[in-house]
Amino acid sequence: MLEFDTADVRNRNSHALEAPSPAALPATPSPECLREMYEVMVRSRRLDERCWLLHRQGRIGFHISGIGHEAAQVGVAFAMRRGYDFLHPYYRDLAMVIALGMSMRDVLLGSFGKQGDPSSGGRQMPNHYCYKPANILSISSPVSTQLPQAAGVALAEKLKGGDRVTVTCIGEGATSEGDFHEALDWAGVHKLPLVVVVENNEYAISVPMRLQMAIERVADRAAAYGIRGVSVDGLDVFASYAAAKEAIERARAGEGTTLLEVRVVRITPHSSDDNDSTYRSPEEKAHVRAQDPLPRFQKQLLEMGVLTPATIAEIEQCAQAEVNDALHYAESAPYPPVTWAMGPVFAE
Ligand SMILES: Cc1ncc(C[n+]2csc(CCOP(=O)(O)OP(=O)(O)O)c2C)c(N)n1
Repeated sequence: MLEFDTADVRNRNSHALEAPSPAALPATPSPECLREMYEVMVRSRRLDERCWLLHRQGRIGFHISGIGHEAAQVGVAFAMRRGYDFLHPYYRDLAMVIALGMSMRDVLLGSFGKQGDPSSGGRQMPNHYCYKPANILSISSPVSTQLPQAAGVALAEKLKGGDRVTVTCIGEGATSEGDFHEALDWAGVHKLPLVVVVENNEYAISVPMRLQMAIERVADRAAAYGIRGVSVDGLDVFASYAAAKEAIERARAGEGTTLLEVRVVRITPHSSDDNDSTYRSPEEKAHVRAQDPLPRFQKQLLEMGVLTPATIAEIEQCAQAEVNDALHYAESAPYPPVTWAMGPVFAE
């Protein structure tokens, strides 16, 4: 029987954030960094799976999942300067926000709509992540609305002469929205320090990619705005990290915006309210599941000697203990007072 360290769980909930200097970012992540990336993926996956169960048990009202997107998200997050660069995320970015410093307690406070939820004090839908200590900015539910806001933040940073990069994430379906085109046009004209990450899982709820756009690669859209377009295998942590690192370094050096397409899979239905059996065959679902990035990364790290069966078991046990701790914490937390609904909405 393996023991888990309760101090470790506390540390994970301590909101400690480091902002490594850009010089410290290696071309290939160190073994310690790779292990941390794997830990984030496992922690995100176990929390995500528990949220589905909590929804089915009627304990939370809604969940929208990042399962299948984790490799791309850790690749991007670990290429950012944590607590320094800005993130305008989207609802599937669970592994990304955990990598940047949100704790499981923070996430579940949002799922239960409890007081202390850092995203919105229990006023937003779950999975609409916001976390001020990590420069994660609040998002709205209409897809793509975070893009003009991200472009605005990047423009402000440029005008101030700072070197913080803004990263924003969306799905490929959201690239059909006007906000996407307006933000990218602006980013191209003003050479903004912005990275637009499109997590392409080939579905916008039930609408497959071929009915969303007549091009092969979302990254091809970049040329229309005079920005760089890159498309990578988002099921591969190494490829995602390398592409994000390059895009972020270029943005920081004043070389402008990149549209970074990370090709991922959506292993779950769109959300807890969706039944994907109505539009995906059992064969297709099995094919998608077989591409799961988590066992793939685990295999790579075992082959590299970064992980052993014992460390894998230890990481699993810590993640489960952390989920249990966060669940107990969030379920026991009080609801916000009714008056909280009226504000503060705007900074004073
Ligand atoms: C402007 C707008 N239209 C429609 C919706 C309803 N809606 C929510 S998520 C979603 C699908 C978005 O697909 P995609 O951008 O590919 O992201 P994915 O969910 O596949 O990750 C839609 C249509 C919305 N939230 N906002």
